[in-house]
Amino acid sequence: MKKRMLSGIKPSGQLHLGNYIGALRNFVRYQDDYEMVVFIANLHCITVPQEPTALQTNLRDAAALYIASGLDPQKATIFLQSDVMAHSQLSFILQSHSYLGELNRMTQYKDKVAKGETELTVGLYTYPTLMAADILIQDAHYVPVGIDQKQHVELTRDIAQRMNNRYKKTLFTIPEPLIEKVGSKIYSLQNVENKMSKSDTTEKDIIYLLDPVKTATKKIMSAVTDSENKIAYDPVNQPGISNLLTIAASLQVQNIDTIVSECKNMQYGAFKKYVADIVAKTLSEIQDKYNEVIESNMLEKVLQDGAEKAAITANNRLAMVQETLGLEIIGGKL
Ligand code: ATP
Ligand code: LTN
Repeated sequence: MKKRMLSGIKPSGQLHLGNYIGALRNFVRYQDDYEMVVFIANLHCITVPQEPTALQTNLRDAAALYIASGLDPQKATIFLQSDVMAHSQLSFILQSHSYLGELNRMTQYKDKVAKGETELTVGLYTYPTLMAADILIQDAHYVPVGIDQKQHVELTRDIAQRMNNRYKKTLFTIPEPLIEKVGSKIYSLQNVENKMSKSDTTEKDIIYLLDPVKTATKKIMSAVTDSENKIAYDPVNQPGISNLLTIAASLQVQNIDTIVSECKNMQYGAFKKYVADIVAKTLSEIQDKYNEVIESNMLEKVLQDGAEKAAITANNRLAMVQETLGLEIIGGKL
C-alpha cells in the first residue's frame, strides 16, 4: 500500500515562486508514488487579519494553481481545510496536550513578539496545533514543506508521541518532514537575507506565480547581486547569485553545479536573462493551465470530492481519538 503524504499552503496572499519551489512542485513530483493529500489552509490565513473578498480570491487562485502546477485531482485529494471540520476539532484536543512552553518557542509567533508587534491573535499562537491536527488526522507519513515549516512538523511528532504514550495506543502515525536539499528556502530578490515571503516584502522582492511574464523578467533583471563578477554558488559571499542559481536549478531539475558550469563565463546581465527565461517558461506553462482551470469551472467539483474523501479519514480518526480519551457517551455526531 502507498504511504500517505500530506501538505498544505496558507494563501494569505498570492502564491509565489518560493511556495512553488519549496512546496508545490514537490507535491506534484510525489503524487504518483504516494497517496497524496493536499489542502488549502484557509483557517491558517485568518490568524492574521484578512479582507474577506481578497481572501476568497486568493483561495480560489491557490486551488487553481495547485492543478495548474500539475496536481491531478484523479490522483491527489485536494480540499479546503475548513470544509473538513474534524481538523479544527482535533486541533482543540491537541492544544489540550501541548504546553505553553512549546508554543512559545515556535518562531512564527516568537518573531512577531520579538519585533514588538501587538494585537497578535490567539489563533496565531495556537496555529501549530491546527497544523499538527491537519497532519495527524489525515494519517500522514510524510510532510513535504520548505525549511521554515520543519519546526511545526517536529512539534507535531512530539504531540503525537506524547498522546500515543499517554493513552498506550497508536492514536497517530508519527510523521516525517520531507525537505528538499535544493530550494527549501528561496530568498527575496532584493533583501537576500530574507525568505521570499508573502508578508514583509515589497513587490520587487517576490515573483508571484500569476505575475505577467514581463513583470517577472523585470524583477529578475533587477535582483540584487554583488561585485564579485563571477557565477559561483557561495551563499555567504554571493547570496544573490546563489539564490538565482537555486531558482534555475530547481526549475530545471538539474543540480546547481551543472548550472554553474553552463553559466560560468556569463556576465551578470546575461546570467540574469538566462534565469529570467527559465522562470518565464515555468510561469507561462502554469498560467496557461491556470486559465484553463478557471474557464472550465472544475474547481467546485474537485474541492467537493476532495473534502468528502478527506472527511472519511478525518472523521474515523477523530472518532477513535475521542473514544480513547473517554469523551464519548452516545458516539453520535450532530
Ligand atoms: P509566507 O512567509 O510567504 O507568508 P509561509 O511559509 O508562512 O509563507 P505558506 O505560504 O503557507 O506559508 O507556505 C507554503 C509552503 O511553501 C510551505 O511548505 C513553506 O515552507 C513553503 N515556502 C514558503 N516560502 C518559501 C520560500 N521562500 N522558499 C521555499 N519554500 C517556501
Ligand atoms: N503552516 C503551513 C501551512 C500548513 C501545512 C499544514 C503544511 C497548514 N497545515 C499541514 C503542511 C502540513 C505553512 O506553510 N505556512
